[in-house]
Amino acid sequence: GTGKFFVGGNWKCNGTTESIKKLVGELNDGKFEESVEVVVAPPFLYIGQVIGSLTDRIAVSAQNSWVGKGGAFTGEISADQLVDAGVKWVIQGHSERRHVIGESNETIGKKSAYALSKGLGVIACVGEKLEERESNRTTDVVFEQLQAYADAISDWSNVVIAYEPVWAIGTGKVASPEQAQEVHAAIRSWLGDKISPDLASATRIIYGGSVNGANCAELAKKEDIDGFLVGGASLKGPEFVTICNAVI
Ligand code: G2H
Repeated sequence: GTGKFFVGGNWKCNGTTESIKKLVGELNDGKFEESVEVVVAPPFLYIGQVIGSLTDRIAVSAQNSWVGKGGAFTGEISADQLVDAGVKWVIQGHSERRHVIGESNETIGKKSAYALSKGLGVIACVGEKLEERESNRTTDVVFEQLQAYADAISDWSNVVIAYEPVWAIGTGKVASPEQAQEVHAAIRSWLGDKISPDLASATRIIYGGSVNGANCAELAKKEDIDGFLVGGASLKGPEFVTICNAVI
């Protein structure tokens, strides 16, 4: 993509007031290359703490948002509330929400469209499971997930696509740079065919799944890898800074 290299830290359901204070301190001390856009996604509960203490160099993302306007939806957080709190991005369609919580393609599309309509950027996740890859259905699954976003979204300018093969998430089993590049290129050509060639070249397609300080440089060299969505390694400040600076 022609946009800035984009690195998101997805903290998932981790952290305490104390550990987040330490992590924010490490990020505030980090020296980031100018050409990288950096975002962190704390658990909802700590978003206020993070926004109140984190450098403006790093934007804050949520990990999820409700499908529409707020109201009588116990336990949910609306995109309107995220915007009010100073949040700039939201992750949608993460595999843990798809496969552990059970969100459908359709719900994920609706959530993304509503968040975009409120001015949030969306980190739109896609990715195949191991058995899908092994039965040669990787692009079928990924394209179906992309189509569900496309059915709901009309303006893609605030969307970053995260390719996260489920078999590589939290497993320590990173996709090889070639495996990731192959799917990133397929996603880019899908965007060109289904949306527009301009959008295909502009959109950032980032990779997620066991990215760490040791493997980020090789992945970042690949033509269609425009950044990362980092889970486990984003909980360690200095390592996360290294990953952000893998931009070339
Ligand atoms: C994939 C990734 C972050 P991890 O879920 O979204 O997590 O880097 O721990 O595999």
